Amino acid sequence: MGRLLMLVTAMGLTALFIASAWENPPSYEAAAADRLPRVLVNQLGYLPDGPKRATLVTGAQSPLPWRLLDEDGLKVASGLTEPAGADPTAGLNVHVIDFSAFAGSGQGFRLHSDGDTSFPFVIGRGFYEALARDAFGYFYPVRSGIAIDGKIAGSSYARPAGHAASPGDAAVNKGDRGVACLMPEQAVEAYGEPWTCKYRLDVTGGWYDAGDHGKYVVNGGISVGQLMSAYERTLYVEGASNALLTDGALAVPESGNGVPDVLDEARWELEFLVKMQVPEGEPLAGMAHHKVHDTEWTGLPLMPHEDDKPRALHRPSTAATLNLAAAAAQGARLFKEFDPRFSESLLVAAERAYEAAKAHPNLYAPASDNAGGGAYDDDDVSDEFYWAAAELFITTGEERYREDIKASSYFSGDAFREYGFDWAFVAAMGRLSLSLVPNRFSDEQIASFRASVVEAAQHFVELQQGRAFGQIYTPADGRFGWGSNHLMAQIGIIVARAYDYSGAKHFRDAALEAADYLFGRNALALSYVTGHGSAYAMNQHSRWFAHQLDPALPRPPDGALAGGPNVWLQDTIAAERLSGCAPQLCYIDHIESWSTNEITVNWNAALAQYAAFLAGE
Ligand code: 9MR
Repeated sequence: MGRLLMLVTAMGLTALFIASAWENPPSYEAAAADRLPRVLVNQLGYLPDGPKRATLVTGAQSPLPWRLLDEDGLKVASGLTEPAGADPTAGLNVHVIDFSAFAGSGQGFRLHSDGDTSFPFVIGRGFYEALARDAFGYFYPVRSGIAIDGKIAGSSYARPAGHAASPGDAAVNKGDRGVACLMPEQAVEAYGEPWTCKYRLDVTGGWYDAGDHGKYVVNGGISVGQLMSAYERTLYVEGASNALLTDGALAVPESGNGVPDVLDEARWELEFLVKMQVPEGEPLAGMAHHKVHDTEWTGLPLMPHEDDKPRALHRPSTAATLNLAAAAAQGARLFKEFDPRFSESLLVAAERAYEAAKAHPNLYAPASDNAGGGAYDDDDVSDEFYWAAAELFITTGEERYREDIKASSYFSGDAFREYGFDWAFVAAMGRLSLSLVPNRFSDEQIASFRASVVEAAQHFVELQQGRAFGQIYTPADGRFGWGSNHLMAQIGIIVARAYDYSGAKHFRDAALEAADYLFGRNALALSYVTGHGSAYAMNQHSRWFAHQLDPALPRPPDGALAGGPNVWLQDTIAAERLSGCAPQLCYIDHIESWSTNEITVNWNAALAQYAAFLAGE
């Protein structure tokens, strides 16, 4: 059960109570608490040389005294709060506490103000390294087509390989070894046309997308791209730490093979993406199937190897094809020094995909293709064309890609949206690569790519400055949508990159402060990452990390990011329990709340890339 908040105002005093207690308290802290703290902090901690701010929920209109207490309860700093008025995203009257000037460090600090005390926190280092390791480590236990080794992932995460069989040989699991296309009558429902194909593909491997057993090329593409970008940044940004991105840094079976573990993890997905390509000689050859998943939705819990539904390949799409092209082109340059043959095969696949996309530039994935899996619909692929051309140009230096980049509206147009970027809008992926990785554009041009990142970041930072929770995703209407948490990380990545390019300290501070919201400086006083913080999300929507439904199953692994507040309350439990919520409160840590509380590879990839920056600071 999640927590519902009730705002009780009596005689000018405002107090925040938990209306329903934790069913599974994550720690003694939360168990002991019978109400949410009103002093909201980053529960992981603050860096000694970083910004240190907290948010106080109070009915008071004028400044209030605050005290910073050390582990022994002794006052080590004090000051006055800064009233910030009613926060539209929280529906609460709030003040900001700024204790940045405090220069000490240690564990067990608490902030006290207005008769209330925060969760304890660290002022120091190390906690973002642990976060980053877990965020990157999320991917191994969600691999498809391979048995998960308990000695590597932790014993409770051990499980047989999922979807590894051939459809004909398996009594239960139909497997991904020889998957056919949708049948014409199913395709009519999905696309309004009786599309099908005559071949079967081995599409074993890759990562499960989320709480379902589907595998989606667009989402896989951006996710693997972001993992690779986290690694690639360490090659070109002076001082960027690669401690977490070496061979042996993560818990993956390939550790010790001479290849950085993050690239081993990326390879697991890249090989799957390439398998989704339509074979030569078939209609739409070189295009990528948009996705593979069950032909109908399954219930929870359900282990991957116990899924008994038939799987189907869905119609190729231009978006999926370009995501494959972009990710494979990036993979080709990164694997060159480690495995030239694999690198070459990726480049061939990327070039084939790009040509196919140009020959079929508007084969869109429709919203109606949603039986048994998510649609990942997208009818604007101009951003995908830009990203793919960018990665191919960086890798090959060929003129034809430069021409396509220059002809794109994103060449000089805005590559960053209000929400930064996500699976459906990937122009930022292209811009971030073109501005980071040495390429055959002129120095002046690369400088202008960099300037555009800095300019976008400046805009985000200005918006953040007006937000009492330090949140950096600040939609103009205040309404957080599906996966809002990962957008905090996406924008954090852009702002961090502006710091890389400009060296301007205010970008570093803003990128650091943006993390506060995700780790508890929010209206729910909740860390959205499992295993990190005093009170954290742990019942995310998943068919196999389904502890809330079956105590024999594990919770999501430490480092799993919950989707986060979603004002549209698209699932039943959210609609029933959260109706009328202010945006930040439109979240429930319940396994059935797929629209507010799912886990997904693209959200964790954003978290991982962002955490790599945080850990390096
Ligand atoms: O993250 C996706 C979100 O942007 C879309 O609005 C939503 C509806 O199409 O789908 C989300 O992705 C889900 C996918 O469709 C199925 N697997 C789980 C994904 C995360 O919730």
